[in-house]
Amino acid sequence: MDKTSWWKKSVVYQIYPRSFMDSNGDGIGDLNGITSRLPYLAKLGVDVLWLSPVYQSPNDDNGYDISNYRAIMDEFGTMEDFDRMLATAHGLGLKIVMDLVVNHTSDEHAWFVESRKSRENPYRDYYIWRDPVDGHEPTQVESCFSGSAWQYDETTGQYYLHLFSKKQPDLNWDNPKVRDAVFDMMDWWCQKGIDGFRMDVISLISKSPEFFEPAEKGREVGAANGPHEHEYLQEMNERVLSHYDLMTVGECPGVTVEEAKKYARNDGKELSMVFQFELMDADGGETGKWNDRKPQLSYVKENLTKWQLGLRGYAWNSLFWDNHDQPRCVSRFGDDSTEENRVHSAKMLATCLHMLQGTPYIYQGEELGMTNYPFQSLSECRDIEAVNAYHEFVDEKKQFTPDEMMRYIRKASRDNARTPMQWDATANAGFTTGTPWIAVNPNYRTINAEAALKDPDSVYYYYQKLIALRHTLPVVTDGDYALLDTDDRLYCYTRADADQKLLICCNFSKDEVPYEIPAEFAKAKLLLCNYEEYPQDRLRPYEARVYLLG
Ligand code: TEU
Ligand code: CA
Repeated sequence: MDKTSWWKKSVVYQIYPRSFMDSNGDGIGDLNGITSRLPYLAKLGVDVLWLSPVYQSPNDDNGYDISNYRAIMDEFGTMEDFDRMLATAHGLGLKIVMDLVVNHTSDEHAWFVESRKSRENPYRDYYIWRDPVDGHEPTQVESCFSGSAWQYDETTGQYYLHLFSKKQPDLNWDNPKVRDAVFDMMDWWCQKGIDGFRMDVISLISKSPEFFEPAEKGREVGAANGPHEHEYLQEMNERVLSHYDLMTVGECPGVTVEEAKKYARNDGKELSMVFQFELMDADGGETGKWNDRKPQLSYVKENLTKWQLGLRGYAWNSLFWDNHDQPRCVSRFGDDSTEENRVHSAKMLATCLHMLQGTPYIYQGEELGMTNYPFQSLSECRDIEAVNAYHEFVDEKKQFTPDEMMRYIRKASRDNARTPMQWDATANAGFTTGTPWIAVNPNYRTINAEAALKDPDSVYYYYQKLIALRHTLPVVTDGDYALLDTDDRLYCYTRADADQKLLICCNFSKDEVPYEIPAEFAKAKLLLCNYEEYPQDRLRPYEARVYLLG
C-alpha cells in the first residue's frame, strides 16, 4: 500500500443517524436530515463520514440488527434519499463509509427466518446451532447484553448462538455460502459508490473450536481473533475490497497490538486500520463498565504510547475517544463540572488525540463538547445494553441498588452518546419538531452548534484548526512519536520527521502544573493553544499547546 493512502491524511466524523437530524418531525433522525446538515460538516473540515447502520432493521439494537442489507430502514427514509445524500456528500468533497454488520443479522432477516424452519433447511448452516447439553445451554458463554449467549428454539429443539441480543443471531462464517452472500452484498454497495466500511465486531466472525467447549462464563472477547479470522478477511479483501479505493476500519473487541499488525497490515491485504478497545477499558472492572472508576492518565499515556510505537512501520492506528457505544469523552476523560473546565478540557482532549499518528474519529457532538446526560430513572434509557444490565445487576443478582445502577448508567451508558445532536437553542435543540425518541440534554440551550458557529473561541473552531493542521503538516501523518517524561498530570509528546518537530503539551488535571518546555523548543512557533496567553513556567487547568520547530 502506498505511504500516502488518502485515509492516512483524513479525519472521520461518525454520525449516529437516529440522533443526528430529524427532517420529518417523527422524532427520529433520518437521511434527509443528514443531507441538510452536510454543509456544517464540510465547514468543520472533516473528510469522511461514517454512518452507523441505515439498513432495514427492527431496531432491537438500533440498527445493529439488520433484516435487509439492501434496503434502507423505514424510519430513515428511502434508497433515493440515500442516493441523494451520497451525491450531495461527494459534491462537498465528503466521503461516505457504511457500517457493515456481518457478525450477525437480525432474527427477522430472511436467512434466519428460513434457517430456524427446520434442521434440513438450506439456510440452516448460515447460523450457529447446537444441541442442548444435559437439557441446558451448550456452553456457559454469556451475551454482551446480559444472560446466556444461547437461545433455545422450540421448533427444531436446538439453541442458536447470539453474542449480542436474542434478536441478533451470529452468522456462521465457516460456511462458504455465508461468505459468498456477504461479499456479494458488499460489492453491491461498492458499486453504488460508497467509500468504505466500518466493520462491526469483525474480530468475532471466526469462532475457535475451544469457544464451543463447556468453559467459564466469558464475554464476546472469548470469540475474538479466531483461527480463520485473517483467512476470511484476506478473502474479503481479494474478492471485494481490493477492487475499489476504500477505507476500511475493523471494530475489534479483544484485539492486541500483535493481532492489529495482521488486521491493519501495511501491505493492504486485509483492512486499513482497526478500533482497539484497551483504551476504552481504562475505567473497566470486574462488573464491566458498571462502576464508579475514573480513567487514570497513567493508563491512557501507557496505552496510547504502546499503540503508537507498536504499530509504527507495520500497520495504521485509528484514534478515538468517543463513539455511539461510549460515554461522552469530555465527561469521561475531561471535566464537565464547570463551563470553563468543559471547554478547556474538550479542546485539550482534541489536541492530545489529533496530533498522534493515525486517523482520528470525531463522534457527532464531540466538536461541541457535548456532555453525558443526567439519567434519573431507567424509563429514560433506551439502550438494550443498559436496560438488560439494570435487570441483571439490580433485579436478578441484587448486586447493585437502583441508585447505584443509575449512577453507573449516568457515568457509562451508551445512551450518553445517543441523546439528540444539539443544533440550536430552540425546542428539542433544533433536532426535531416532534417528540424525540430519547430526551435532549437540558444543557442544549448553551451547548449547541448555532452558538458554537457564532463564537470564534468555540470548541468547534478549535477542532477546525486541528483538522487543518493534519491537512497541512506532513509530520502529523508520518512523524515519529516519543513520550516525554513529565509530571503524572501531564501528557507531553513529540512528533518528528526530517524537516519538522512538534511538541504537544496537555494538562489532564484541574491543577496548575509547573512545566518548562524543553530548551530545544525555546524558539519554536506556538501553533495552537486553548488559552489566550501562555506563561513559560506552568500549564494551567486542562491547558493544551502545540509547538512547531522547522
Ligand atoms: O459493539 C461491539 C462491542 O464490543 C460492544 O460490546 C461495545 O463494545 C459495548 O457495547 C461497549 O460497552 C458493536 C456496535 O458498535 C454496538 O453498537 C452494537 O451494539 C454491537 O456491536 C452489536 O452489533
Ligand atoms: Ca425522521
